[in-house]
Amino acid sequence: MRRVTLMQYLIEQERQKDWINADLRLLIEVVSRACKAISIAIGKGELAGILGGAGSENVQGEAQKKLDVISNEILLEANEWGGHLAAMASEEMDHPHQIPHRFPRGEYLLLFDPLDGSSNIDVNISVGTIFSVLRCPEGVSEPDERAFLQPGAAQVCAGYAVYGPSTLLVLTLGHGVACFTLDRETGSFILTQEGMRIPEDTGEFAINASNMRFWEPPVRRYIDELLAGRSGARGCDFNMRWVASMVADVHRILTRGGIFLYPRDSRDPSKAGKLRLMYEANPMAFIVEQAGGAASNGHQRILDIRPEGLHQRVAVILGSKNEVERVTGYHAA
Ligand code: AHM
Ligand code: MG
Repeated sequence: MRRVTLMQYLIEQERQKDWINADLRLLIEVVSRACKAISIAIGKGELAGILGGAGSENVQGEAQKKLDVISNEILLEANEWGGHLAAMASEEMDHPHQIPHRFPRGEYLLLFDPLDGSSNIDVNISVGTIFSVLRCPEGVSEPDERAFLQPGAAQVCAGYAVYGPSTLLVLTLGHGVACFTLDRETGSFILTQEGMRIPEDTGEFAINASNMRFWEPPVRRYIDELLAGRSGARGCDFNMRWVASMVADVHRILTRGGIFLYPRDSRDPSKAGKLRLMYEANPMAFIVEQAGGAASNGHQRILDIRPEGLHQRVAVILGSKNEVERVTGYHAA
């Protein structure tokens, strides 16, 4: 069987299909190398003394893990000198990171959640990296936060790495979704799946049910019906999974279908949800739609939301199309 590396795959996309240019290809290669470095650090775990808290907080007031900080540094350092980026933004930084003046600037903006699911690091459960690529608006030479505030539909590329039993990189350039597996011996990401498709129907759901008492009525109604199983309105039994790493939950859905919900709840009325729009919901929504699924905040397609802040939060309901449509239908009722 012909082994296609990520680099070969990208060069073919550039040559045959014109879907990317050399700068975007470089960007994806650099991000994939950074993900490989993060994967190696995670693999060392306690041996490298990288587990546990960093003793600091990020802009959202969340305690940072050492690996949150390390992963953020790896992505910044890898990406700042190549000349493909105009600026970067991260879950772990209050403001966009400007490209130092000694380096050339490119036309793209890169956003990332360097280590998603960080509550799972210390217990050896899958974590990941999520990233989104936008074009820097014309005429903007020093991109500030406003340059990043583009709807998810404007993304030119999105992807995630999942650091699990295997390290995987899942990527969309807006023409379907491909999955690459890291060959730890050669250090290359090898194409292992193209044209990933999420089944339209599913019997599996993912939600943190400990928040049930805070949910809004449409989500409560939906989950109550799933829990009632065969004896309820749906007339069949459903299975539940919750990894608490969005990358792992979304990857399962991309592989075998399912619906993932992190809805708005009443714990803190000032927050529209837990997950962040720009570097969690948007890239995942882009990937899920490219695989034939759907992604909504209950009222609106996630990719159509006009962002108001770099770190804004959003309710997320994504996965198998028919189930997502049912939940959005309950919001409209
Ligand atoms: P993080 O980016 O700080 O790790 O937070 C996001 C994570 C998601 O990966 C996951 O779906 C969710 O938080 C889990 O939250 P909870 O612990 O409330 O179930
Ligand atoms: Mg996250």
